[in-house]
Amino acid sequence: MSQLNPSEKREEGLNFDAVVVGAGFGGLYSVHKLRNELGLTVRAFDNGSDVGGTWYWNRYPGALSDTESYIYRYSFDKDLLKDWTWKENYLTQPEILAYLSHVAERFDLRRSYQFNTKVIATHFNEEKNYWEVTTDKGETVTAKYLVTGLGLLSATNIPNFKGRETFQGEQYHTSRWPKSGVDLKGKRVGVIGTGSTGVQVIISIAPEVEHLTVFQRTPQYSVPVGKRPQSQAELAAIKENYEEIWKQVKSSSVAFGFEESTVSAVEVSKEEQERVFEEAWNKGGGFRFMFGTFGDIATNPEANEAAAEFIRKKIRQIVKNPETARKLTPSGLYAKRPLCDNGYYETFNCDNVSLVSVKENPILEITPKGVLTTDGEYELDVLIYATGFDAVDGNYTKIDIRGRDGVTMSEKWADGPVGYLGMMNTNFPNLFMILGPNGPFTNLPPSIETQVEWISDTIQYMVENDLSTIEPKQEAEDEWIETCQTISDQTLFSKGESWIFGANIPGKKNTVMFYLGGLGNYRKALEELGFKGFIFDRVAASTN
Ligand code: FAD
Ligand code: NA7
Repeated sequence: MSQLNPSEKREEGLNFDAVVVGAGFGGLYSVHKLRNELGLTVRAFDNGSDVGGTWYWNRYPGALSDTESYIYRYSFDKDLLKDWTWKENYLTQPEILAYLSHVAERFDLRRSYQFNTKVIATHFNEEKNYWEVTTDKGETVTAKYLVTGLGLLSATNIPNFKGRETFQGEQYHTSRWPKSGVDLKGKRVGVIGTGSTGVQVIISIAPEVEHLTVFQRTPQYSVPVGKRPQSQAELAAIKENYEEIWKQVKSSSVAFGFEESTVSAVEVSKEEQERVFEEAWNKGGGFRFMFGTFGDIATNPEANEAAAEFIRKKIRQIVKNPETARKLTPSGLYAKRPLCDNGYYETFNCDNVSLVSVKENPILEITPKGVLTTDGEYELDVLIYATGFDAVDGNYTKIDIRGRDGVTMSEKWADGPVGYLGMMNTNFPNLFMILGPNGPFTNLPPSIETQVEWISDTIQYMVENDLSTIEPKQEAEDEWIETCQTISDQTLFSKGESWIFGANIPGKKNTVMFYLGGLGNYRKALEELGFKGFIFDRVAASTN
């Protein structure tokens, strides 16, 4: 691609063409597109000490991606796809971190980053049409375009338990796990939280600790992940067929590498249901179980109950102690981001693992010795919070972001976070969010690539046409949110309480934070809508 040279026309006081925040999949690819391909001047920030984002922070034992290895990566560079390889069909945290580090090296991305630096404020200067970005180091830089890849599962959630500061043992949140690791051998360890992270950490540490106490609030539906080595022949076939693979992934709904089923679970016999569920259980994968078996598990309560009951039956078969099995068995909808695991329910058959239902016996407080619930005190040496994230907007509302007329992002999002096409907001010109509110709910790297490529194409268009600002029209933004709401209302996800709708954070408004129409439809929408919903330079009514 020929390089643009907007810097020659730089307004007075402008330091960079673009500032990028975040060094995960999103931020790294943005720096590559904007700096290496478009030739813009870019300054990037991350508060970590190196690249990786999610995979820099989440170093807890057992951390694993539940997207299969061959599609938990970038697709944009054929040589990168050919060169970088893997051993098993799922990637552990160190492997993903090594991959992203390699990407940074390969495309020389680190030189644009200032690490260990948090962006604390960013204000749009309406006179100059640029963003003033202030960091916790006291520096302010200006840039015409601001691209934020702050991460949708990145702002740590630690519940405000009474007495947390009094605990005399060690305590860690899984997403702030020390780089040097934690020695858990022979210790009494407690884990609060049994989401995807809790499940992984519980399985991983049970064999080494003296005793593990799991504090579970809501029981989970989880299916086997199906982790196994990947043969040379399989790897060669994948690499040979990558073009087709990415085509399929990007036109599918959840982008997990399988065809979503269109068969209704309620229109087949019980025997056929059982056969299909059993096959998926043996093959592995949470998204495959929910979306690859039947087409209506996430939409039809009867189909949902069939899948849920299949998993409940498995739990009863696996877990030997009937009381533990009872506590582990969920009763409600199967309608959260689907989990998969490497022996979760089996772990509760180990003599050194015990389960406390904090729904039945709530946590009263954290004491100097451990956790006090209504049925007694559990003494611990180490307490692990696997309590998740203030998802989607959590990192945005921590920054003092001000758009036109000094309006803050928190004010703009008072009724819940929104984003036109998951990327932009009215009155916040030239601020492009990667995985912002109302973006696709999928295997994320292909969605991240889709958005970064759209952002980069849009910036290129603006530079080539000498346009100074872009922002969505209010009616376009409203329509997009309505579309997201309509789709969400057709699913059961909106009824399953989880981070997907902000239901995991006390006091957070429960709103539709995703476009649940699938990546294929999202990509079509981007193409069909073009720039129709945008205002350029504010004064122009519209372009295209
Ligand atoms: P992130 O990787 O979260 O990076 C954001 C970066 O921005 C972070 O380094 C953060 O420190 C930095 N940042 C934020 N605010 C500021 C600020 N104010 N100043 C400076 N820096 C800032 N997705 C899948 O598709 N499949 C999976 O299997 C999967 N597994 C996951 C497992 C775990 C444990 C977690 C937590 C998430 C998982 N995800 C998975 C989601 C994962 O977050 C995405 O796949 C992807 O890594 C997101 O990349 P990102 O660049 O958008 O954000
Ligand atoms: P999740 O899925 O939000 O899970 C958090 C867990 O912590 C879940 O079991 C919660 O119970 C529990 N939790 C949260 N607050 C409390 C309090 N106050 N008391 C007891 N238990 C609590 O986060 P994860 O990190 O596991 O996974 C997030 C995503 O990251 C995941 O979907 C993957 O995409 C990767 P609850 O279910 O709310 O009752």
